[in-house]
Amino acid sequence: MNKSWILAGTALTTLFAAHGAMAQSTGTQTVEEVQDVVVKGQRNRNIGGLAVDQTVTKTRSSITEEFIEKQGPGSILEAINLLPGVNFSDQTASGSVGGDITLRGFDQQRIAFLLDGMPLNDTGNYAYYPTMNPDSEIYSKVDVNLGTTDVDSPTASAGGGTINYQTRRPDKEFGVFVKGTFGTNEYAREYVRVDTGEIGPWGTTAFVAASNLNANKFKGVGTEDRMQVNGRIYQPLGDGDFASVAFYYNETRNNNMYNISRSRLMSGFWSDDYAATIDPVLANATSSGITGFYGYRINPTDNGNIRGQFKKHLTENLVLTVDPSFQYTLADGGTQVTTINETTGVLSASSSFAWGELVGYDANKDGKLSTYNVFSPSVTKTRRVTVNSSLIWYINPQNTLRFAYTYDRGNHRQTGRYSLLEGGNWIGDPFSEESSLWLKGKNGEEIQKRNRQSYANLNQFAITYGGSYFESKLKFDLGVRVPKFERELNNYCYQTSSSVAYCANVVPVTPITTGTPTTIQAKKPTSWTVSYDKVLPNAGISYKLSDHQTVYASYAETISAPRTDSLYDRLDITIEPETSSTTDIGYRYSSPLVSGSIALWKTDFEHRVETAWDESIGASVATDVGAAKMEGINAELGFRPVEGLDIYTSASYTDTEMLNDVKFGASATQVNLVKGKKLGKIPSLMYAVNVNYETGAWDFSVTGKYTGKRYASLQNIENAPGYTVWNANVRYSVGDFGPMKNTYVQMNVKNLFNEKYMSAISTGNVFSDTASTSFYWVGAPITTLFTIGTKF
Ligand SMILES: [Ca+2]
Repeated sequence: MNKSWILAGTALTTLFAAHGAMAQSTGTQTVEEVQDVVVKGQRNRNIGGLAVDQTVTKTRSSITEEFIEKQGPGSILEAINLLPGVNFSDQTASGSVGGDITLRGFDQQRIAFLLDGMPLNDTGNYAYYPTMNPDSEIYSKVDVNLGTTDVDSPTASAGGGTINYQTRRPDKEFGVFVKGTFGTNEYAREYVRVDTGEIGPWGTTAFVAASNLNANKFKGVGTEDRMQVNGRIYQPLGDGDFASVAFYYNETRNNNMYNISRSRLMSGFWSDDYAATIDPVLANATSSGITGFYGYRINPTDNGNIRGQFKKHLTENLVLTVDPSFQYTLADGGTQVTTINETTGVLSASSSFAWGELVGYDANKDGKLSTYNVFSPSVTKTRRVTVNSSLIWYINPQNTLRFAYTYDRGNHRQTGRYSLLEGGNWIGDPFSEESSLWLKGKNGEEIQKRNRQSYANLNQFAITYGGSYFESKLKFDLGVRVPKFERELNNYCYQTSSSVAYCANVVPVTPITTGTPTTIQAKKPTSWTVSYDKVLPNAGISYKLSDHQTVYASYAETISAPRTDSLYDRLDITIEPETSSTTDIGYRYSSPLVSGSIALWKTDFEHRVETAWDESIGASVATDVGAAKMEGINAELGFRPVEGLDIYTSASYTDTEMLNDVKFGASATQVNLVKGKKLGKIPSLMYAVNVNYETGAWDFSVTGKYTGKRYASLQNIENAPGYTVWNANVRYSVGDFGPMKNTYVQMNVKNLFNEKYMSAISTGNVFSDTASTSFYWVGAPITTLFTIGTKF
């Protein structure tokens, strides 16, 4: 067998291995590249980094570095917000504080985020934190699989699609790239990247990149600070085989942005934010409202990872890929400062539970029994090991078989250790790890509001068969994945609701007296294990009608196991995992100057879990609220009418519908009438456009995105109105100065027309607009950033 045949065979067979929905793993990425090189002579053909040509038998949209690098510094999610089905709203213009994303009808916790195939969603509650994103400069490509989780996705969490980031390869030439950005709100960011070029006897390449960002919030008092280091070592092993190790470390220190009620916004209070000074009334300073002190509203993270990728031909027709990774995350969020009364031993104003360890005890040693504020963070520390591996057998040019195995174990430590404030006022250590500050009881006991140890274990097998017939015009793949997911749960505290616990050494008298209802039976400290598994089929087929036209259809089923916070309730919660099945039918047109696609899709979503009031137990608990139906249309089109001019546009229509009412008590009137209502946070309509024009040394681009109305709750009355945000970029290439090459200056203007809009929604009560107030983040006003970049 000669090499060109192998390449051609690999190209053809891996087309369906690839469209077997395995894009995030090493094997598929590399063979997709081989296929593109051989068949098309070009990698990821696209129009200005958008409208990327796709070969998979399912709905996917991508962006490449050509588009990413023209965006101003900010969240990578802002760049993919142009793609159909994607709805991202950032809390600030810098992308380093936080934001919210939905994909089709799914919210953030139901989308799988992957970095080089490594899962990024939290193992406990599936949350994804945009502040922890690697810097935008390190990506070569971002793929958005709109409807389906990939067949070998190392996740038991996603009901919806996947967003997969790919890290760039190091350059083959030595180079130092330096970039500085400054602008509105004292924004300042420095970025430097060193590529080693090919070194050593085997053509090894590597890069290291570091960035530092400081800015002020656009409203209120407070700052955004972030530093980050990224790198990758890449070793080619011949025949497209390679070994690679990438790493990432990030520290973020932010003051939270205040979100505002709709009524307050309608009265014109768009600048509401936390208080600049500490209110002498203790409860005011710790409030979540505008009297709350901004210094008590923080969201710090330290996180990092090491991720390996390995691909090796075992024989000419057998390829092994192994992607091992380790992740570390330390984060603190939630309500972080509360009040202690040393006389009564009560912590927090809303509780009447007396801690035996604290009653009548001078905990801060100031010589008197007093009332003061203490730091009470909810800290989560996660250590996670994942191995995603595949064995790909190219049986012949028509048939490929792939076996995939995924191991994922997350060690999820949730604590809530109280600390004294430094000088009585300031948060000393944002993770409450500084032992000299710990609040201790009479006998030296640590005082904690939460103390849990969880392990999330995933063992998953997947198998995919790919076929390619009629000169590769007809391609199909049939796959099945079998995740077995287990949660080992250890609660060391007395649990009184899903969110409140007493980690008291002095055993509390049960029933515990709390707020409403006045007495309940707390759940004693306990350990238990729950497990979930399901056989999930995944299938796709495509047919090439002509050189430029392809039709395809896909079907996939998913499961999302219950979240830890739902399970750590006072009551024994037994809930079914969420499941969904999604069908897509699509059409693609692809030529060098015009590329587009349109997809019709439908998702049946069952056992949707929401936190809901249950009258019979007098508490809000994780509740199966039944089925929802979602369907819609996604379309994108890129074209190049004349050389230098690239136009991209996308449109999305999403319809969601709850299929049943939800009872909350035994009586006929105790029912939430939500049947037929739309899901919250999901816009029905979105449109986006990007126009880029390059002429000589100049590069101009304008981007617009319309996001339709989104409801706050299933009551479907209160809403965040639709809005349109325009961004503009201008770049001028100065050229070379002595050792400085490719020097450029760039101006990015975000929110060009200063649109005032309600962005992400924090829903108060999922069933009702009036039972609890919903809050809205406010979009960042016009922001101008200047960048100078050069290469040595
Ligand atoms: Ca005292």
